[in-house]
Amino acid sequence: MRLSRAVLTAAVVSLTAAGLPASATAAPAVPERSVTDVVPAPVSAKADPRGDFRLTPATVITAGRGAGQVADYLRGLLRPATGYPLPVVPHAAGLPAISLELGHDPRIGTEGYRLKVARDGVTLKANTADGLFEGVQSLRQLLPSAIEAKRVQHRAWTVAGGTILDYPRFAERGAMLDVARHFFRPDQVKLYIDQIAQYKVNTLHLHLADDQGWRIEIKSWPKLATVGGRTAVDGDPGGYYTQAQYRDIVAYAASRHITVIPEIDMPGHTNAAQSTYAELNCDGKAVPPRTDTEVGYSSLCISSPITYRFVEDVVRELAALTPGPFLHIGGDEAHSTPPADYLAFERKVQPIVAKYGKKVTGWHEIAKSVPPVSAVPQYWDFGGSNPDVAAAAARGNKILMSPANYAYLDMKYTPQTPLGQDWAALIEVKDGYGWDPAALVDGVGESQVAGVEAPLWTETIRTSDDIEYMAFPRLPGIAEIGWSPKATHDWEAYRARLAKQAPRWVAQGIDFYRSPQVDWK
Ligand code: TNX
Repeated sequence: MRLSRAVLTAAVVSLTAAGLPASATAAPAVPERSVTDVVPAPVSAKADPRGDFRLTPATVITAGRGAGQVADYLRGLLRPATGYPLPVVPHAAGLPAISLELGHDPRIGTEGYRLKVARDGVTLKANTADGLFEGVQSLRQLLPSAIEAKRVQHRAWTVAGGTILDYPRFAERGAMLDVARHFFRPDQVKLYIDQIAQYKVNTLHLHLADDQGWRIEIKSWPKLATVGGRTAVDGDPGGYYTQAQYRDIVAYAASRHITVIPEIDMPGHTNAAQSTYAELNCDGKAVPPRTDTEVGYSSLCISSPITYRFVEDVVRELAALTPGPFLHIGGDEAHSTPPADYLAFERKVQPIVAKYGKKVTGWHEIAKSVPPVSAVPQYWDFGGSNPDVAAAAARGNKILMSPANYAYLDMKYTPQTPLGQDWAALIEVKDGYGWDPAALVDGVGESQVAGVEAPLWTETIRTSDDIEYMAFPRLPGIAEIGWSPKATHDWEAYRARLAKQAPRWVAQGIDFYRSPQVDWK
């Protein structure tokens, strides 16, 4: 139970009156929430306890030009629990207001924002709608956690007073969901999108095809989805997204200012395609479908022209479904593709991605193929030395950091964790928070890091509850590593801020892991 400020103050007064030295008891009362509690930690935050702003049925949301979408989103966040009308209007006309405005502030870049909460109103300013959206995620954390309830709560709604100036350390803060090992319906993907957006994650990487299943409709190779999509790990039900469903997911993510990166893993991790279309095999014979969790046994037929017709058809259709700049072409663990073949494959496939107007991203093994400098290798190893990745960074490629021993959300927390794997590490909350993307790989420093990504492989993950249990509370830590200045990095301070997030997760129905490393209260 948390004591209110008034109760704490009264306690200090009475103890002092009883003759105890004030210094022994007068530690400043800890407010329930403050601008200094926000996760990810802002660049700078100054609390003003006299600046608390009270939401009332009269409060309006004002939206300047270009701010309407974020204003509507904010209204949608605040209405269920408050029950207040909170109309979005062009001018406050004397009413108490939360004001969203676009401007030109060189300090905050494209995703930063400035937030001021004062007694007479809240002002949120940014250079872009993305920045306003990230500012709204901070604003939301300044309200009581009951704001996350889905039904009206009869109570006071006070926004903690103060100012925040904030912008990200790295451009990309990502999450990856493997929908191939187990399939997740569009509504489950949307739920995860909403959960990750609140920690300023701006990229969702969808792993759409692997040995155990193909999950996206490709009209020129229709059986990929209808046949290759039937299977999943352990014989669990499969599934796939029609192109219309997939576009809807992408649009939903965009409404949460998240860009989707679709992945088709190749030349390995391709059993679902090769069991569906015989011509994708060198001997022209379809392989049997597989639902076990081995890796590294499949390979497309590198010498066959049909392989590249297939790749081009898939890339063309996927590019047309993708407003974002990147297509992910996998490239990991191609243990059944001889090294020379791997390079030959990459040299043919990467230009196909460019032909359809997209940039390449892929697992860090693609660094060996000397990809164009616009390509982003995604580092998944343990850190230390990797000459191919260092050489790519030296050539100008940015590197995305998702070290398996820190950022893999499918790793168990402890040996007792009922879900997940442990081949890379056991990752308790403190471990997942305990690394620096710019000090992980020799030769890859601050300016060569594109950002961070927290992948969730789903061999053992079947439900949204499973996703939540593995992602929370580690995903907010990875998001903070990607967003917050290095100077704010501090485990003790972080675990205290993280503890205060838990009532929000409870109100949102997030089934999180109550790590003993955090005092959840
Ligand atoms: C390795 S690391 C994989 C995935 C598995 C994962 C399980 C990497 C790029 N690939 O195929 O799902 O381990 O932890």
